[in-house]
Amino acid sequence: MPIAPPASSVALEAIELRVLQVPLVSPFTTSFGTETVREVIVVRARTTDGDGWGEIVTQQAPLYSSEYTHSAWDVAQRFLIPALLERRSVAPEEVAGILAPFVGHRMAKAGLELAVLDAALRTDGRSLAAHLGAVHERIPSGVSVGIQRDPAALVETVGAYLDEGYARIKIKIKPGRDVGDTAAVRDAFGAIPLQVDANSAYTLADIDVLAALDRFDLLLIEQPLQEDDIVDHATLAARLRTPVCLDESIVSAKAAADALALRAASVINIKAGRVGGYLEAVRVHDLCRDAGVPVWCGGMLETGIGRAANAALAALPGFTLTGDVSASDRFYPRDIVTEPIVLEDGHVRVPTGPGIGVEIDTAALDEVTVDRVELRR
Ligand code: NPQ
Ligand code: MG
Repeated sequence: MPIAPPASSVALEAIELRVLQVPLVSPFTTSFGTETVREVIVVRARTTDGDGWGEIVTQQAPLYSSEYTHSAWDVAQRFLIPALLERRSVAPEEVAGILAPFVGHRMAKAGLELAVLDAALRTDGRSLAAHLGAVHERIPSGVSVGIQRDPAALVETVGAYLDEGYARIKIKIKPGRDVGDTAAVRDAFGAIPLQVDANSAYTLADIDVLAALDRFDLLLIEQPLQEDDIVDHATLAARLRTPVCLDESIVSAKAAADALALRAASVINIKAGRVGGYLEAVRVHDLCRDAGVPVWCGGMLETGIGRAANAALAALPGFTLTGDVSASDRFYPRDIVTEPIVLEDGHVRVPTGPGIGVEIDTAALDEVTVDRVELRR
């Protein structure tokens, strides 16, 4: 694959952060809890050539990962943004290195890097998709379905998404809501492309119930065990017929290489926020592609900013499995961009405009902004 030319450097004047509270169309329940409002941080990088936008995909509480809204809010203002503003000019490819001395906080770093990338690529008149190495104009769209009241309600919800045209269904599971829920969906819809996500809710002591899922011919089981249980995932993977996919555990390209070396996973879910940015996400993609390991693009209930960037990432050639890049209206009655991602024939279009390729709906953005700060050079 041709190496993309580096993006221009930008002269940063200020970085603005906003905390948003965006209403969801319906509650979203996983093994770690229920959300009715998406609390998320939006980043605006103000440069001498114009603005760039990014999104920090933390949740209100540290349930999916150790990061949360106010950890990102604090570390960004206290350490990350000052380190960036200290520079006269910054190229997107330099952001990760500038922020590397600060341990962890990958989602915060990823949101800042995306804002700089967007500003630089808008200046260059180049799309994020082209910059990352996208090879598709549209991608098949999957949907992640939260845990419902009971299996009958799950069947009804899944049926509605299938009617909309989604190309693949993922259902959330947890102990006590696993084999029965999966059986209900298989019985109702037959051989649809189906996978499950446990969000770390099991231990090796649950191996029998996890093995009981083998009879459903699932595409994969995602993150059955805890984030740092790499060896236990390898033990489990050797005992299951269902492919094991890691999400929470894969916090970097190095973590991905280690997990593959240990045979802890045969599939990897790539999320830019979790690995510290879209450029690191491409490195995870590249190493999996070289290893012949299929990847797919995960989701963090992104607004139109992160959703557009995810569509670009998911158009790289190694994304051979359908990801969680669903239409904006799967989560939001009103998005904060003027042209939200829509479902067309089970696919979503990869934006082609400069940068992330979508424009901010400032009235919609202002309406959901609950806190705002700007740091200047
Ligand atoms: C996953 N996402 O793959 C995540 C986890 C997740 C689309 O299934 C609020 C904000 C609630 C982010 C719940 C999907 C969330 C969230 C779950 C992310 O594991
Ligand atoms: Mg997951």
